[in-house]
Amino acid sequence: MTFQLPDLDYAYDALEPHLDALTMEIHHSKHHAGYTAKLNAAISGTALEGSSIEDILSACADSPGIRNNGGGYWNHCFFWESMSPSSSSTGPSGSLSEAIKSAFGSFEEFKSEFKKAALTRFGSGWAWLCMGDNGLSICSTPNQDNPLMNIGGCGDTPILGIDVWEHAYYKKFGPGRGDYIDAWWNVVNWGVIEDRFNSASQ
Ligand code: MN3
Repeated sequence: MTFQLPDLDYAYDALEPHLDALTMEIHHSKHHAGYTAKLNAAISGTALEGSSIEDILSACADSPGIRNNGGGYWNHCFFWESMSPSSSSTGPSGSLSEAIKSAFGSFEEFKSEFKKAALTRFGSGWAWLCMGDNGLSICSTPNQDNPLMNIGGCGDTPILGIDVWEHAYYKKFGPGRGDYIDAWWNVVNWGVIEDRFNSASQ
């Protein structure tokens, strides 16, 4: 039993003009494929072989190969599912919309705080919106770490995440990480994020 690179639910060019097709193709077929293959190699013959990815992530802190590639595998699966060519331009609705207003004041204020977390992540990493006992919160992690690893500062259930590695945006946006984040809001799949929020709220 090994991990497989998942197919995308949309074509590489489906998120144009916001995210470009060449970046999407390289990101999925090279970067994500690489993490997947290296994760399989890293767990082969260890006690974690055959475990779920969630169990692997919760146990990987002391093994750099499993941590980096297990995180890279899970983070990108989560990222592809978080986007859609038919994003709702009005943002989230229902209980998630209410929870965002409660935690951040407004959807615009939430976007501003999330962008700040993504912009100020030094080097490579991710910014996350998480749901926990105290409601919604924003955090960021370096490299391919994620909140499921529960390794400092970022431990609630992730419901949305953005990849701010340069490989996610440099071909189209150059050093303009902020322009990439602004464009990315146009492809967030709010229906999926609402489903994750509802599951995490139960
Ligand atoms: Mn990436």
